[in-house]
Amino acid sequence: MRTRSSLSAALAGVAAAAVALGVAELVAVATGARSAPLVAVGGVVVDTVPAPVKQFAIDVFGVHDKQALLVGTGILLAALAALIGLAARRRFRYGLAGIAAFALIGVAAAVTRPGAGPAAALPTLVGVGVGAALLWLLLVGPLEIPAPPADPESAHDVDEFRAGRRRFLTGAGVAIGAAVLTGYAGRWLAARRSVTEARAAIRLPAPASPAPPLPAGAELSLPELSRFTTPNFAFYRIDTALAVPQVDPAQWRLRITGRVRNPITLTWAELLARPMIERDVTLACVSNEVGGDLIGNARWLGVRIADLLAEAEPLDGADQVVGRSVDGWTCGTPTAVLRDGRDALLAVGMNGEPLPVEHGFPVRMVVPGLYGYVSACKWVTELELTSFADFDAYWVPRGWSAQGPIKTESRIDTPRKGRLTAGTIPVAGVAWAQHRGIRAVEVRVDGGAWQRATLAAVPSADTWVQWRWQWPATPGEHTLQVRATDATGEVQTADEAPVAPNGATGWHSVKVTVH
Ligand SMILES: Nc1nc2c(c(=O)[nH]1)N[C@H]1C(S)=C(S)[C@@H](COP(=O)(O)O)O[C@H]1N2
Ligand SMILES: [Mo]
Repeated sequence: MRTRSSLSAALAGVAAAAVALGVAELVAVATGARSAPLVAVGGVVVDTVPAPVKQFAIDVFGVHDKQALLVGTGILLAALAALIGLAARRRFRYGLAGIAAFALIGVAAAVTRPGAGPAAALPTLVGVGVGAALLWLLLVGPLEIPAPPADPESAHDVDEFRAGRRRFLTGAGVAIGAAVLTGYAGRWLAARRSVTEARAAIRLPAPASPAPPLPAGAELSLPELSRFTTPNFAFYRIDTALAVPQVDPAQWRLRITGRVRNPITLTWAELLARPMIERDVTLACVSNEVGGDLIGNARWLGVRIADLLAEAEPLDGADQVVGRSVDGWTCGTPTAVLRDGRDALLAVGMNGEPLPVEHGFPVRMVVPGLYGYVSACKWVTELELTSFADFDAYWVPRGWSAQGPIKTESRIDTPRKGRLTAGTIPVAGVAWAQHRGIRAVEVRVDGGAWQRATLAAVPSADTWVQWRWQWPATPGEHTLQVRATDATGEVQTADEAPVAPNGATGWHSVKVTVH
């Protein structure tokens, strides 16, 4: 009987926690998804984990690192909730103390998230209140786990015990079911309040300076080769946001602040009224391993950042432009890079559509030639002119370089593996050195002589380039390697560097077996 009642107490704890989280999700419909305790605490974890742990999460879970964090936190919470149930079974106030500790953590996380007000405490407080009440109902109140029958021989005592147990289990089951429903209802309501509709209603202006049409032969059209233009649904996503920020264009403002002669504030309508340019630019993540897929190429539509800066008139010494997102994330871009004539954009369109919400809707930065973490601020609402000496952007105190120019790299897309038949096999992939451009790509087999690959055409130096080489393959095990030379004549280094602090280097190698 003792184990059974311990199990019941653990179950009561889990039910109470589930109800607390479900109710909190519902309240967070009003106060914002990022004030829900799971998302808020997860956000603090994301912001505080050391760089190697973050890289580990990206390596293991890839672009699903966030779901992994939420699931892991859920499991941990369930275990702690079971312990709270057990403690509460001994003395209810022990349970209350455990719940209070949870409430404290949830509230502290929620109210300290960037941009959060005191209302961010509400989801946790209301959720924990309801959860504590349920715990009382299940452990002390009318649904209490019954004591074992006083006289096990008495049919009446046994029946009463069974009825009590049924009451308890039904109560706990209904509570968990209700918690799940409440949680989903919260998510559903939040989705209805999302910016999806606002996004669907947007008509993007035609660019004053359209992208040049893709040159003939930009697309080599090999089955396993990355397409020149990455479709939006397939574009990699990397950010620290556990709940995708929902920014209503009607409320959106861009403020250009800090060390400028003329601070500027722009509304969405004012931004759209400005002349737009459209360009193909390849975006790459500094966390991309050699041979990795955290890179994509899109056609961006937007306003030139250089034009806005010219109007704001940066003051002397303002060598850094800090892009700041609604969720508090920041990146630091050299002012000189933004003004050196390259097509650095405040982008509103991606491949002919408004930005997808997870790619920064309504407005993000795109800067050719720099890794995303120092340049590609999504959901951007502020450009602050400052200096590198005065401000460290988000990833800098976490061990990444303040400067993040993209390194010359190349990747073999095909063949990767599978059964290959001796004969002529197309070897193909992509190479990139954004804003410098790629002059040559070479391939070698088993450490032999480098062979020149054929390069596809590109619209500019700001995109990756597809390459291909015809391999006269003989049976056996072979290692294929690729290296690129950028347009300045610099050959991609063989030195292997990890992604931290400023981007991986080395040659991509692929081992294949030919039959
Ligand atoms: N607000 C915000 N913007 C951000 C980030 C972020 O965490 N938050 N991550 C940056 C990084 S590291 C990269 S590589 C690019 C990725 O952009 P994508 O998700 O559209 O591919 O966004 C950048 N912009
Ligand atoms: Mo990144």
